[in-house]
Formats: sequence, C-alpha cells, structure tokens
Amino acid sequence: MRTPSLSILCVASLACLVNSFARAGNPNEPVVVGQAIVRADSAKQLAKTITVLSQTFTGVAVLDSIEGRPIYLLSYGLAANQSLADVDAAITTLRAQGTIAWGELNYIGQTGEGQTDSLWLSGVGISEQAFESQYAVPLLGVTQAHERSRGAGVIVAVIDTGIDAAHPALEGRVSTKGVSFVPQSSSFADIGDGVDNDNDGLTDEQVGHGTFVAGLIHLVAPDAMLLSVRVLDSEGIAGNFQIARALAWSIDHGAHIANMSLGETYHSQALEDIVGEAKVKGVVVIGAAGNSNTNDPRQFPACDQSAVGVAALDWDDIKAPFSNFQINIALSAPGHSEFTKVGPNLAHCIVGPVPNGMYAVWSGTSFATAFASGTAALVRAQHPEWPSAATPLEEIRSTLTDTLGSTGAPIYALNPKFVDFLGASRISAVNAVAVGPIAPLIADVNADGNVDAADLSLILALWGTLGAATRADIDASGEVNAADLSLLIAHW
Ligand SMILES: [Ca+2]
Ligand SMILES: [Ca+2]
Ligand SMILES: [Ca+2]
Ligand SMILES: [Ca+2]
Repeated sequence: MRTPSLSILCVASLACLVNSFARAGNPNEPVVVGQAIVRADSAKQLAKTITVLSQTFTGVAVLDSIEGRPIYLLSYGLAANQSLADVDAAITTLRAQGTIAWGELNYIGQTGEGQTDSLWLSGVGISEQAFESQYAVPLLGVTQAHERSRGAGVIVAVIDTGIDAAHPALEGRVSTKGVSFVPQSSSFADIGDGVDNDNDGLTDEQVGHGTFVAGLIHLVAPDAMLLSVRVLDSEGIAGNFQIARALAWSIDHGAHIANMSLGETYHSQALEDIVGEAKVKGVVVIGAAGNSNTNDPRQFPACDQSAVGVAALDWDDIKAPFSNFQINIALSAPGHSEFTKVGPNLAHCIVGPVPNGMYAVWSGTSFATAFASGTAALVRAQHPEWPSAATPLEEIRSTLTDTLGSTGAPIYALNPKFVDFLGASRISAVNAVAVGPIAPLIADVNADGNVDAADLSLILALWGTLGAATRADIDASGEVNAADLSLLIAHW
C-alpha cells in the first residue's frame, strides 16, 4: 500500500510499460506477448486454428474463453527468428481462409491516469466534507436532482481496479456479487500486490482508482448499486481479452450501466464485439476519452459507436488541458483539479474516496466518466419500465445519451477551438432528470411510488431466486433473500 503523500501528483513519464510492437497505425501499442484472441464460431474451427498455428509456433493452446461467446484466448511461443508480425500474418491467413471470424494480438488497455503516471493526492484537509461539497456537485445540480431520482434499482458495473466496499463513503451500496478477473486474485477489493508489475518504478500506482470512480458515481446516484468488476491490476493495466470478458460478465450479471474509466488506442475487435452486444442488450457502456490532449489516436471503448465517450472539463466548463477531444465523444463532464504552489485548491478539485477510509484529489477523464455514469443512472432509474414499446432494449443507450446531451450546458462558446469535439454538452444532472417522471425509491420493488405490502409480497414470491436480475434483489447480491427484506423494512 502506498503511503499517502502531498508531494506526488504527476511523475514524469517513465519507462515503457510492457513490450511494445509496432503495427500499422499503432506504433508502440503495448501487447501481452504470448497471447492472441480469436473468434472461432465452431469447435471444428477452433481445432483447425490450433492445428494451423501449431505448424508455425510452439505452445499453442486455448488459455481461456469468454463465457457464452466463441471468443478464445490462445497462447503461442516465438522462436528466436520470429516476431509478433509473424503472429499477425498467421491470423490474417486464418481469417482469409474463413477459419476464424477475426483474430488479434492481446493488446493492453489501462486507466488514462496510469498512461500519464498521474497519481491521486491525499492529505490534510481532503475530507468527507470536501468530497460531498466538491465543485461538481453544484455544477451538475446533484442535490436538486435527488428530488426526482437517486438511482434506485439501477446496477452500475465499475470495470476497474476493484472497489473498497468498506469505505464509509460508499454506504453499503457495493454489491457482494462483484468479481475479479485479475490473475492470481479472487478478491474484487481495490488492493495492491506490493509488486511493480509493469516495471515503471511505481508500485501499485493505480490502487484506489476503482474506489475513487465508484465514489463519484455514488455521490451522484446514491441509491444505485455498484458492481465491482475488477479487471485492471494494481498498476491499472489489463489485456483486451480480460477487459472484453469483464464487460461480458457485467452484461450477464444485470448491469444497466458499465463504467469503463479505461482505454486503449488499439481498436480491439473483441472489445468492439462485446460493446456492440451491450448496446443490443440495453447496457450503456460509458468510456473515458483519455488523457493525452489529442484527437488522434482515438481511445476505445470511448470512441466505439456503440459506447458513450466522455471528455473532461474544468470548474468553468473549459476543456481540461489533458483531455482528449474527438468527434466520436458524446458528452463532457467535470474532471479537472487545480493545483497551486501550496497544494490543491479544493474549491476547484475532484475529490473521491480511496482505500482505508481516506479521501484524495485527482484529475482525469476517468472521473468525468464517473460523473456521466452517475447521471445516466439517475435517468435510467426513472424508467423501470424499460425496455418498452417506445424504448426497446437497443435504443436505451441512444435515448439516455440524447437525454444527457440535450439537457446539458452548452460549452462551445467557451471552447471555440474544440467545436464538436467535446460531445453535445456538459452534463447537468438536475436538467437530465427534469425530463422523466419521479423515480421509484429504493425498495419500491414494483415501482408504484410506495414501499409497502405489495413490495413485500413480491420479495416473498421471489424468495431464493438466484442469478436473474430482478428489482426484488434490492441489494443486487444475485439472490432474493433476508438482506433484501431488511432493506425493504428499513425503507418501509
Ligand atoms: Ca508500476
Ligand atoms: Ca502491483
Ligand atoms: Ca411499491
Ligand atoms: Ca439480495
């Protein structure tokens, strides 16, 4: 665990993260050497793929798959005279022959903050009070928004470094159903391993990222349940295969919104497939634009046509200096913090929880993304009837995005150099929830405006139900049980 420090915020860019491989249009993309991803639509095609690759490479085997999808992680070994270009060539041949639908190297995604070695800053004065009163709260109209929605009944998957569920800021809104896709760790908590896994001189430098993001979502949507889908390691890094798998898991476990405060400049087919599936199934994927102050290369999933990309602004709705800006970005939200010679100016800071009950300040498009996810959760909670005839599953994403975009504050007069590159507007929670009806309260299982015997009947009728997403599973634990009954009684 890193010692909190007032002295570190940005460390100069250090050594390259992992082995790099130059690929057309994507120089210096980091990749997990020894792993490739393929989509093989039948067992016969998969077997043929293994056979063909084994003629060229050593150690070819299926390492893993994405549950319920024909997407496989393969291993391979390279001889001294072979390179990753040879793997790419073999994949291209398999695809041309129709043996696989597609294939790719296992490129790496990470937090925008990890890409630029931006670390959170904790210390004296960064308190719960600073968290609750941060500038984003009045800017977005969060307090007034809660008069119409608090996000009840909505599940937000936080696909990140894990969540410290015991942090007081999260008030029991972290589901016990979380998961970890980080190798050698089954805990979905936001913890380090004491190892500088990416050899950049910083140990566990992105621990706290998921907790910080979760805290901001919860600040905006306090009655939404958070699902910790831990996929980024303690340095904030994961292969594409695991990132796509984490999103697939979120879809399968009832998430309405998937917060992806991470990105990569390689346009992964694996991730594109699952983001497309999310859209069709009504799960809204919200991704960070990235922190490289560029419009090229774009980051994914933020710039995927089936996702919702978010850029970062400051306290005056001016583009944050680091924020990427792209035509594919849908929305903007606050994500910048001001630092002076004597420390952070808390009146102009993004403040969030970090493990061990602490609070910290941070800057990044990851945090703009979290505010957008929280606001999306407020609006989603106003529509327990979705999918409906008017809003079918595949239109939930566009309906939500249009609502957030059309109700936000205009930003282009303030950002004339970035017209059309920061999304439709800066989101406004209070204006977004003004459009729809008042949302049901937590524990209003049948969403009729009251918490009463009718809701109790539903819980009893569904008692013991496992897995399937139902509003009777109030705490999103994956089971309708005594914990849900306790919540019902508490909110009667
Ligand atoms: Ca490191
Ligand atoms: Ca580590
Ligand atoms: Ca009710
Ligand atoms: Ca439950």
